[in-house]
Amino acid sequence: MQFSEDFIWTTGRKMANKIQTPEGLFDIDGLLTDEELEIRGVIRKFVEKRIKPFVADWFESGELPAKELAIELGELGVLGMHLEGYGCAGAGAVAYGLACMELEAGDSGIRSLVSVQGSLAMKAIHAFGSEEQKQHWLPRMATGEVLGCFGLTEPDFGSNPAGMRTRAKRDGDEWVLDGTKMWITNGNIADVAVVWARTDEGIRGFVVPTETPGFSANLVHRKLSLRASVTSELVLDGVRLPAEAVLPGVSSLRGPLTCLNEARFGILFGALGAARDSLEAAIKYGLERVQFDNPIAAYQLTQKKYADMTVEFGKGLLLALQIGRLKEKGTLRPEQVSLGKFNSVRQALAITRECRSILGANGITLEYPVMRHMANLESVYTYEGTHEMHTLVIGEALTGIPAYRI
Ligand code: TGC
Ligand code: FAD
Repeated sequence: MQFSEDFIWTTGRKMANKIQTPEGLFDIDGLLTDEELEIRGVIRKFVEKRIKPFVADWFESGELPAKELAIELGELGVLGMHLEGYGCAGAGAVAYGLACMELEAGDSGIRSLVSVQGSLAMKAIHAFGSEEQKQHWLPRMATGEVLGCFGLTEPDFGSNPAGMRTRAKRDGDEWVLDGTKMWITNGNIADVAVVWARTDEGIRGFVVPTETPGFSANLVHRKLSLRASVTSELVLDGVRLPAEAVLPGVSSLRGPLTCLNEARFGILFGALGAARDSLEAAIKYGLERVQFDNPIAAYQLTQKKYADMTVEFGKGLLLALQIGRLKEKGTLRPEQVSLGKFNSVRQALAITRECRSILGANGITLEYPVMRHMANLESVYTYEGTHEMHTLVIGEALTGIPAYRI
């Protein structure tokens, strides 16, 4: 949204013609390279054209044309864009973060689709797969022709994946998988599932084509959040896989947690996209909505809300950029990713709630993006490590004491 034209109040008074956007106020663009600005611009345009006009309907119906979108996102080059080789663009960390931010300005569900594909399923194969697995899966996942999902969480083990019950047993040259995974994004539409299971050698990852006998997926219904996203239960009932289905590069929780670092990095930028979109909608609404003969944006209480939210948004984005530059230098530590996810999602949720108040009754509808973002961010607060888990990661970094277990 551009706030550049003169704007006449209904009372006849004229407003200043130099209205700045929240990002503009922080001169964020000055911190970005030409390439990053270009990538951001291309994705912003895609989201304006291909996501924003339709996403309220997808959210309301709980149906996402995910397969179609995956091909378009593949053409855009965002699926696994931060990975090197195998048809991936090898973009920098900040460029990837900005892409997530633009996608989540559309809807967290779209960013989720991209996160799960690129940062979880593709990342697992890229980081821990054999050369054959990489050649076989990654190029088609980068184009969106093959969709992936990532099964770590179980019905009884969410925050504590170390307790997982899903089990893989060797049977001659084969593996047999049994167990249940829960809350799996893209589960029903995936062609391939990366499934983490307990083995005699530790926790290992398996690349499971979803047409394998014994594999099934059940949609999670009646969600009030992430409605423009497919969420599923995965059932593995004697799924028999060849020896080469196991990811050879890791046999501990370090495998899935390494992938989670990537996806959490995307979220710490992404959540700020939902916040920015809400903030822009609330400023636009405040300038147009007249009560007591003036636009509500003219009242000091409303301006305080705008100021408080913009400052938190900008601080969050500066922190995200610092984390992105550390990632590009290769020095980023997991606790710094937790710091970013902790801050961005908490602030984004607070911002969307405050923006909703500015929209009054209109704010509770899907005519505006704000409450949809707010509802989505409740999931974002919980997935990829709950807010409390990231609090404890930060606490451990500061005290040396892990407080996850009593
Ligand atoms: P701990 O004993 O500390 O560590 C086990 C092994 O993992 C290594 N490690 C890490 N490696 C990479 N990155 C990290 N962030 C790591 N944290 C730990 C560690 O060095 C060790 O390696 P090794 O080689 O010695 O075995 O593990 P713990 O069981 O005490 O874990 C603690 C805790 C709470 C931090 C961890 O369990 C955790 O992060 N829990 C949250 C679970 C979670 O985030 N689940 C997300 C599921 S996926 C999802 O939500 C997708 S949503 C997708 C979407 O739609 O966008
Ligand atoms: P629990 O772990 O049961 O936590 C419940 C509450 O207890 C939380 O507030 C938590 O912070 C708190 N708590 C737990 N332990 C402690 C402690 N030690 N100290 C203090 N508080 C604690 N998972 C996947 O593997 N793949 C996916 O693709 C995926 N997609 C998802 C999509 C959606 C829309 C959602 C909602 C979830 C998705 N998840 C996915 C699952 C997600 O990662 C888990 O929901 C999350 O890790 C939390 O697990 P839980 O829901 O079982 O909550």
